Amino acid sequence: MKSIRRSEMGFTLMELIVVIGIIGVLAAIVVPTTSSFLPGYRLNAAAREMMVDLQLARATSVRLSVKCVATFVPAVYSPQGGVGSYLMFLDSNSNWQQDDLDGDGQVDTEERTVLVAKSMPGGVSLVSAVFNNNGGLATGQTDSDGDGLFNATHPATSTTSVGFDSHGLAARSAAGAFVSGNVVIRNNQGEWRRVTITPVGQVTLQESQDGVNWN
Ligand SMILES: [Ca+2]
Ligand SMILES: [Ca+2]
Ligand SMILES: [Ca+2]
Repeated sequence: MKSIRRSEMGFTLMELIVVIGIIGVLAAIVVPTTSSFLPGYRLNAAAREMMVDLQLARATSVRLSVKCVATFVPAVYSPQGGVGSYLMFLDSNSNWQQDDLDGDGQVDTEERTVLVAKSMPGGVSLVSAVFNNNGGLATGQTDSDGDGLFNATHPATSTTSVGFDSHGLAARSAAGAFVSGNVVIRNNQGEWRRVTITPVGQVTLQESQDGVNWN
């Protein structure tokens, strides 16, 4: 009688308890591993993506023989991340601004957005972008969504923008100096990455555990 009842139910209470216990143990192992792994993964992914985007901007400058600018909009660190962004556009008149030079109300083709505004992923913040002053205007408008119409007024970017010239070198300031510097991103586990653009247009990546010492 007992064995018949067991086969009808499929599991005995004891088997159920054992299975739930095993699930609990597995969850205790898997969950912390996943939650400590994800922020580092996202930080690395964001840093690599930024490097690829900057290298694409450099290649675009060479291919089209026109300056390409990357404008960064840093934000105050937030534990939940997703703050700070950057976008890229062509700068045919080399004034570090996205323009409507023919006054038809639309961003000119030779000033078009080549990378629509990209925000940091969850858990990652773009905390700073520091370049030597490019001499560009303090504020301006951008076509952050790339539809040809200005739609965003960005804050002062004369020290948060970098660019590349048609030779793939860092673009120069109004005063003729190569504009170089770096962008710093961090996650909510106290891990940092720094993407540096050198005067010759190289894009490099460094790591830090405290935002002070880099390697
Ligand atoms: Ca321009
Ligand atoms: Ca236009
Ligand atoms: Ca737009």
